[in-house]
Amino acid sequence: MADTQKLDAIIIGAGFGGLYMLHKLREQGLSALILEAGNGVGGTWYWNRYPGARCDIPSLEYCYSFSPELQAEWQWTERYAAQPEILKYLEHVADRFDLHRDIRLGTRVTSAHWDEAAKRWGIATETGDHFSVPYCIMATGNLSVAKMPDIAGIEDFKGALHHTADWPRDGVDFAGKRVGVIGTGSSGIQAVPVIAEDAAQVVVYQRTPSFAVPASNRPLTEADIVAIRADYDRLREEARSSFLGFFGGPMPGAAIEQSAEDRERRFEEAWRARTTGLLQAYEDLLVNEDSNATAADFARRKIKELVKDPETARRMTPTGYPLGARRLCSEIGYFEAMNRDNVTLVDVRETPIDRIDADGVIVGGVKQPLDMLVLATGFHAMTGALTQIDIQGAGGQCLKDQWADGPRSYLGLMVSGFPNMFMVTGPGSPSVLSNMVLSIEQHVDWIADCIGALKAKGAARIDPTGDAETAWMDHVDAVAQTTLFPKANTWYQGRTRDGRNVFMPYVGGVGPYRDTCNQIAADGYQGFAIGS
Ligand code: NA7
Repeated sequence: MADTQKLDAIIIGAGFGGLYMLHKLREQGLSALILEAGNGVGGTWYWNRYPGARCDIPSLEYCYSFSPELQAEWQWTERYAAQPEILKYLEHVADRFDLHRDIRLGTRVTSAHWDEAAKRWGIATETGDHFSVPYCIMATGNLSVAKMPDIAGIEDFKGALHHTADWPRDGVDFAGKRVGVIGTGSSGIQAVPVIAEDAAQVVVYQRTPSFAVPASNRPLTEADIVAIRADYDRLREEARSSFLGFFGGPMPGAAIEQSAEDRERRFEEAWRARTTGLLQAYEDLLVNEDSNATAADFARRKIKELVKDPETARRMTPTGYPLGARRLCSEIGYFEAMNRDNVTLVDVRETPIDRIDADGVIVGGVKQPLDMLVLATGFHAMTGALTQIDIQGAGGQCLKDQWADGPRSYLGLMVSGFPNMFMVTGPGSPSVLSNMVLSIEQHVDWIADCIGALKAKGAARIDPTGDAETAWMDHVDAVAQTTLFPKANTWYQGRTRDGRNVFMPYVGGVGPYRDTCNQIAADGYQGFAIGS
């Protein structure tokens, strides 16, 4: 067995969260190492290289704020950055802060076991490395474990098969190919129009139609950048205390109380303004079903206008769930792509896929021959990256078992019974329903401060109490129930073994959430047991 390396902290994952965490701990004089499964830094932006992959938050907001120098020197070229540019940015961050010397790439963590006597985590990797550390930080991402669809015969397919979340680094040549795309969430909607430009034929297998708004992307001008930079500090501060962590919040007023003409005007402006614009057109759209229905109706009419074939438009029209309760997708030419001769939509809710065989997909007894399958089927969201590691806390309890009825945590930062294990944007925090980079910075700062406070006290162990965790989970659920989010069947929800939904992100607003976390720390880490 290889020697055990002793350090102050192991950070798992080299995405936005892990990179900043390493920088921060180093600043505090701690020895820390990132273990990263991928062969490069970037996390989700390393893996998700599918054609059309792009962020749906403006690039000047979806980037670090911790370093004014970094903020001043990096020039974003597009309003919504595409995957290659975000990856380049993260590679630049790793170079600029000299992070590479403490990052071990190609190293997948298999287990993390807490040793109560030593007050340390023992961490093992697939490559046979062993580490012993007092602090283990899970910067494993919310959407990092690709979900394979459970379709009979998929393993028999002899053509090329690519999941959007594990896209080949050398790219994929679609020229002359008949391509099936399964899944119409954000990834499928971004990929289809780009694939359709090169492929001979694209068949889109849609189970649930998504609402999608135009990305409103364009090159950033010098004037755009100067305007933001002149006001950056204020905008960042405002975002930190906002609801979702973006610059600018929702427009005031209740949609349902406006005249139809006023609503139409505001929706139209919002539709063109930015990706999240429509949802921000009125402040009550995510809490009032009637108001939401007016915005949903507007988005449905857009589909009718954009998709020429009425039958295809009907199939693509989302019904049965509120706008925004599933992730609102950001599209560039998706609806128009459906008007191309080489693109067809198959509604697999109406007629489910029978099975896949060696060279095609069979629906309703009819086989569509295909050369390639693109799986845009999403992720084991929010919990997958943690439950795939054998994590054992105090008394040998397994995280996977503890989360069998949905994830539980205190503040989305720690789990009771798993001392000194921190999660960056874990379930129970705003995470995926916020500007991720902003939420990541908040968590990393909080975790670093917490470790600093423990060291200052000479304490060896911090662990949330079961009562604090239960109270927090009840609060997370109670807040979710005041919104429309639980009214859709989405990856925001975990499931209990008896089939009940557990809403995972905290939707009480990133500003109030930050205040809560800060207050808890200021009050001596209320709800946590701190021991020697
Ligand atoms: P999503 O949003 O989870 O979308 C996955 C899509 O794949 C969705 O349309 C699913 O339909 C569909 N799906 C999954 N399994 C199947 C099977 N078996 N048959 C047919 N269709 C299936 O993942 P994305 O990668 O698009 O986006 C994830 C996030 O990444 C996104 O929100 C951004 O934050 C970035 P379903 O809805 O389950 O009926």
